[in-house]
Amino acid sequence: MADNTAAFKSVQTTCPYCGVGCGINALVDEQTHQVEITGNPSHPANFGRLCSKGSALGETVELKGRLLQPRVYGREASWGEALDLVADSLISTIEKYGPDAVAIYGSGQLLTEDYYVANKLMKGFIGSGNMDTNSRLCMSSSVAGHKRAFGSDTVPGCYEDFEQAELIILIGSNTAWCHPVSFQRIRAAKEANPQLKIVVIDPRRTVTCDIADLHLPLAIGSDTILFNGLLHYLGRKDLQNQAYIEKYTEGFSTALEAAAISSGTIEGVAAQCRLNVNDLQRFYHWFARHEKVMSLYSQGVNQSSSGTDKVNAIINCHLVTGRIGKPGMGPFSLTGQPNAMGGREVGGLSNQLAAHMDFARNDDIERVGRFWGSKTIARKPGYPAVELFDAIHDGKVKAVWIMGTNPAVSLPNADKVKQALQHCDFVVVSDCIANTDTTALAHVLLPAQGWSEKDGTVTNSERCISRQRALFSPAGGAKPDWWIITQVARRMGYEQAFHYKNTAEIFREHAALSGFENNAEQGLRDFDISAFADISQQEYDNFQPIQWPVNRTHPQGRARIFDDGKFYTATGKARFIAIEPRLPVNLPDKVYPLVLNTGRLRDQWHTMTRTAIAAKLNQHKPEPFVEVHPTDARRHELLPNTLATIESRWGSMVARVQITDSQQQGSLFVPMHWTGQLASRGRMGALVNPVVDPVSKQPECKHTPVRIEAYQPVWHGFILSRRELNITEPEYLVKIKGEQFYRYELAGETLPENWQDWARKNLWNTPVENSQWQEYQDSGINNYRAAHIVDNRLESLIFIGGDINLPERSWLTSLFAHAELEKDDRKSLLTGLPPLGVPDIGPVVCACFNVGEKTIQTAIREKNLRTPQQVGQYLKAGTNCGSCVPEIKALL
Ligand SMILES: Nc1nc2c(c(=O)[nH]1)N[C@H]1C(S)=C(S)[C@@H](COP(=O)(O)OP(=O)(O)OC[C@H]3O[C@@H](n4cnc5c(=O)[nH]c(N)nc54)[C@H](O)[C@@H]3O)O[C@H]1N2
Ligand SMILES: Nc1nc2c(c(=O)[nH]1)N[C@H]1C(S)=C(S)[C@@H](COP(=O)(O)OP(=O)(O)OC[C@H]3O[C@@H](n4cnc5c(=O)[nH]c(N)nc54)[C@H](O)[C@@H]3O)O[C@H]1N2
Ligand code: SF4
Ligand SMILES: [Mo]
Repeated sequence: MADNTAAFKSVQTTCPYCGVGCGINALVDEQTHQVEITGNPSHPANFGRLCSKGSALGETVELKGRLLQPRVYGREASWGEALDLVADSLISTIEKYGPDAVAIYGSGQLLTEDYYVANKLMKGFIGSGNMDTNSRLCMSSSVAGHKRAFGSDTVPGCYEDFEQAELIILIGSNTAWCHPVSFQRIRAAKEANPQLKIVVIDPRRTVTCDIADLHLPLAIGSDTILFNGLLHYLGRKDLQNQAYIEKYTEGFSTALEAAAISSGTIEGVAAQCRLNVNDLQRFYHWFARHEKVMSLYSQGVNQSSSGTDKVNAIINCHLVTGRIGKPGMGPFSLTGQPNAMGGREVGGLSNQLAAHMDFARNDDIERVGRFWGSKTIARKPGYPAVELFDAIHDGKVKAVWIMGTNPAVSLPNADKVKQALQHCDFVVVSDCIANTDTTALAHVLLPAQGWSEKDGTVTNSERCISRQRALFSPAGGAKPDWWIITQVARRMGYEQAFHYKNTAEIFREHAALSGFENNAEQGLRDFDISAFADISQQEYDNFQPIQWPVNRTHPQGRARIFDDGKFYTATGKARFIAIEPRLPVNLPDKVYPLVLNTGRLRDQWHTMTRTAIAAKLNQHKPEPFVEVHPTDARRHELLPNTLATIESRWGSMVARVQITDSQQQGSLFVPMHWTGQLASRGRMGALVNPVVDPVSKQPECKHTPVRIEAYQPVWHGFILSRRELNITEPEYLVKIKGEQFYRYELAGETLPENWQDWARKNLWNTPVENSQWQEYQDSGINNYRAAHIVDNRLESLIFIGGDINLPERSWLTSLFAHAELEKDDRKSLLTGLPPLGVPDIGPVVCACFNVGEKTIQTAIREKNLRTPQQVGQYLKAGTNCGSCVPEIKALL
């Protein structure tokens, strides 16, 4: 950064990744387009903490790879032309086929203001319910479960409850990696109060178990059995809260009866969930004994064909004990995306209308229509995500506008999704990144401003609304999403309803709608931020984080809801839901004997369009992999670090085998992140079964029957290169950006005629001065190694072999940091082994300070280190964001 401090600008904003919603202080240097990121110590979500992804945000603001100009049928176009084309195509499609032939597919990563206008355009004016969002894949089971139990989509508690709780249960949540700052807060709470008990319920032994007193590795999909069993257990007179049940709830006896039928004995429940009886008993006992219980849950619960039932099975246990709405207790859905909650507030799901009103009640439809001044308001729900893409595939929906999501990767049965978009008459994609698997399928590409340029609000897991503020002036021709949407709306003839000049205006209208005919005293709707209906521009600019509702009754916001026992159902009582457990829809069989589970890694965000820009974040797990239990590995003849093909009835992928007993026998785990842009055969969405929950329509992303077998290419190899290369031939190809180099992992089914020619063609096809090739070849055993050196600086390296026994990459990659090669390094280059005395750091554990596994292991051994704190003092590892502390502990 330049040293002229006067050029710096300090901006308070929020992290654009997970639903923890951390506050950030950004020190911005407009001139060099650089920014220094630190946690905002006064933000209530993180009090200054950030995780590895948040800390690396400064590395992701570069303009390389950005979509900066509209594109129409493959060529650059002006905004005028692109917007006219989108508006005209939508109008003509609607004229010909009706409003339900068009759709918007949005995202929990849009800001509330973007989301509000997109939803208003589709549901309010085009008059179709066809606005759905990737939150369908993420939070819709929680939404549906909340609505069934509470009559509203309400997260009752807040983060402060972590410190007050006596028992925290983490269900289907890898909190350590997916909500790292909340995880650290829970860890700190446990350190401050050793009495706090933590239970992790997850089929895998994840790093989250690092803080667990008890891990229940249940069979995938068996959560309803487990929690029905708990309800049955708590149904005993001395354990239930009789007064609470009678006064504030309904439906208890039927729910209890259903729980009793499905549960029987604890032994029976344990057998069905494949758990140890004593462990299960201990969990039930702890739940019964502790008053302050929090149940935090995420995608292991939501992404299931019984996701909504799982949510209600959990909530039932809080209702039977009356543990909701009070300090330190309650069910708590951890939201995934930064603005998943904001999207629910504006009504982004296709069964929602707006401001926590939906299509179920005519009154709501009339009310919203009145407020918007629209006569064409939609009157019925539109397609939910999976059905929407089926409808596109079947030609029922003929024009789709995708914003802020990458469905060609993230939807189940992703090959079919790709086909659907290929066949669709008109596909518009708004994204900030130029090349994604979805932008590749668009007819019109609209360049959206990215996180560092956008302005608006987001709501996090605990209902806290925060401002996101622009750091830089807009890049190239990129525009804010709200602007793009309103421009199209105006061109479609809805001039009056979309005349906004800025986000503050949209926010005011959104706030006003939340309070419209919503008498706070009567409490018609939980979501009410009417206190902001007249907020001035200046107040909006200075907006401080606050938890909704914010209205006349709660002018300072409200940390906990339902503390008064008042719910939003017709009777005002919370509802128990009778749960009949169901197994996942597609079960393993002879042909597909294993179950594929999918999920997240610590340092990547979804389809990697932004996190993979930061070299730092690519070091932790640089390649798609599949975790396999040792017994399954033996049975399917898989060796560590070899490649394997995983195949389902819907598609296939190739990934590197990692054998681990943290995985259950019979199931595999693959990360959800890799795309066609970065891995030729790593798109896991292609395999995932397109099965959905009947209530929430959320897909069952955690459970697909598959088979696995060794993938045996003729050759293996890797390339490290200072320049980005254009390699396309090898069947297996993974590309990852490092610090000053690109790494390509390769494997091929056919041999090139000559490795020498192949290497020159792919690594450096134009001759340069002072360029040297060092080469080693042994054709008999298919062994080729070469280094390309220019002016004594390493430009590229290629290592090819007949099997996976190639040198470690870590020392070789470190050579790219040097302006010149040392003599010894140069000599050792083609052995791939560091010269004597030069340490090999091994795979990176701490991304913030680039500390490798081997370095940590050596230090532990030689310095006799015993705690992560000691490792931190000695190596700095784990002392910045702390995301790697569980892995350091594992090494200890
Ligand atoms: N690093 C990182 N953090 C993220 C994201 C990211 O991409 N990267 N994405 C964000 C988003 S949008 C979301 S939605 C969240 C998701 O956050 P999480 O839900 O915590 O993440 P996942 O890895 O998808 O799944 C969590 C766990 O569910 C377990 N599981 C699978 N099946 C079952 C089951 O039947 N029962 C139970 N009890 N558990 C099961 C899996 O083994 C897995 O460990 O993360 C957010 N945070
Ligand atoms: N098998 C399996 N599938 C899953 C999951 C799983 O666990 N397993 N998880 C599901 C869940 S919970 C989620 S949330 C989804 C996530 O899946 P996606 O939403 O498809 O993934 P992202 O990579 O977050 O896509 C966001 C896109 O928006 C772009 N973008 C970023 N900021 C902006 C902006 O301000 N404006 C616009 N217009 N574009 C922007 C990014 O470049 C990127 O292309 O995946 C779901 N799919
Ligand atoms: S926990 Fe990490 S990814 Fe999530 S909001 Fe905070 S800094 Fe961002
Ligand atoms: Mo999500």
